[in-house]
Amino acid sequence: MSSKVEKRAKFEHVFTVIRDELVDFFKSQNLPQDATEWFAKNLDYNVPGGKLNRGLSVVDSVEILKRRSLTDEEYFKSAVLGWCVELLQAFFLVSDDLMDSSITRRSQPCWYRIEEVGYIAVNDAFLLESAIYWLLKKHFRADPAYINLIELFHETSLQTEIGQLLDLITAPEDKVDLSKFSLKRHSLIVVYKTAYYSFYLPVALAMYYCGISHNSTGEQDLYALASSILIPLGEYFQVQDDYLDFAGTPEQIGKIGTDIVDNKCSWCVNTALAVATPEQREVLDKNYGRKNAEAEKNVKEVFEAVGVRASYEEYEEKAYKRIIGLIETIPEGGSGKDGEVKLQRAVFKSFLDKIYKRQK
Ligand code: GPP
Ligand code: MG
Ligand code: MG
Ligand code: MG
Repeated sequence: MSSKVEKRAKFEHVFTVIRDELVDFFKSQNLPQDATEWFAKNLDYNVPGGKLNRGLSVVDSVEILKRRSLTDEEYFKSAVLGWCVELLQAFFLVSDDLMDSSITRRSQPCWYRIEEVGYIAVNDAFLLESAIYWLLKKHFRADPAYINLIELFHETSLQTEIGQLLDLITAPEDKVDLSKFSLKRHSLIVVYKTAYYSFYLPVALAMYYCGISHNSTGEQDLYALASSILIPLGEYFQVQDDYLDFAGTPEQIGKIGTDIVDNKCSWCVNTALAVATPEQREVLDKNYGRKNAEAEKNVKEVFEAVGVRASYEEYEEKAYKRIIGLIETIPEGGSGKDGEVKLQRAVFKSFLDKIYKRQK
């Protein structure tokens, strides 16, 4: 098994291939040079610089499901699917940063904050999304999984957009009302806005690519089984994201946290609200969601005083054990029909290991 660094480098190499294919398409349309250069910069700036957990998980899952090392063609096609997930993520992040008025992302200014970009970022986000379907057509049109792959991207996008809607309307800019928040509302938001596209999507893509079919015979559907583990995993991941928004440094997480100022229904504020004294509650009511640094500092002081850090450590241990328990519901030899590709525990364990105790 190659090292993590080698794995990443091999995967990153495939980006240079699909990036050139997309840019060559612009050239083939005889588009003016400034448009082609803009698109290339959009791709280079927004797609490859992240942790790549989602994209790499497609490749890792295909390897685990097939129980052997991949041929060059299988590796390449799995990596293209992985980069399609990263393109979807780039499409969401470019848009999300505009909606959240964020400052930095992956240790560089958010794309919309580049002087000449501004609202053109909206169209650049659409182009990142369209690139997914262009690549799927180019590389999978003749593959039996083609329609399943397309439908999955469409359905996952819809779920994520529903999640973003829930996130935004629970955090109105001009009307702070903390009584609207709850951990139940939080869970609904994060399952839709994060868990489907970040966790279910990469594994389900690998499953479709490996030819795993849906079960209509009354036996357990393997996609439903995968989802029953991946959605809780995604919820745990977004709790980490919310916690790091408060507790992580910009150097560490590559972005400046905006949840407090943006009035977000985050895990931290819900955790604080559950145990705050009447005095602490008053500080939260008067300072949460306000656009000034002093108010943000006051909120952070309450988070420290009520012990959000310790609560998070406790949450993380419990979440980890719970998810391990869910993974262990899969039989040791894998779940699925004999003679067909089976769902392996390692698919989920490998994803969990990528995020457990993450600091960025
Ligand atoms: C994470 O929220 C969720 C997304 C990035 C999905 C956005 C969906 C769209 C349809 C645009 P977040 O705002 O907490 O992420 P971050 O902390 O990275 O800004
Ligand atoms: Mg955001
Ligand atoms: Mg957001
Ligand atoms: Mg966040």
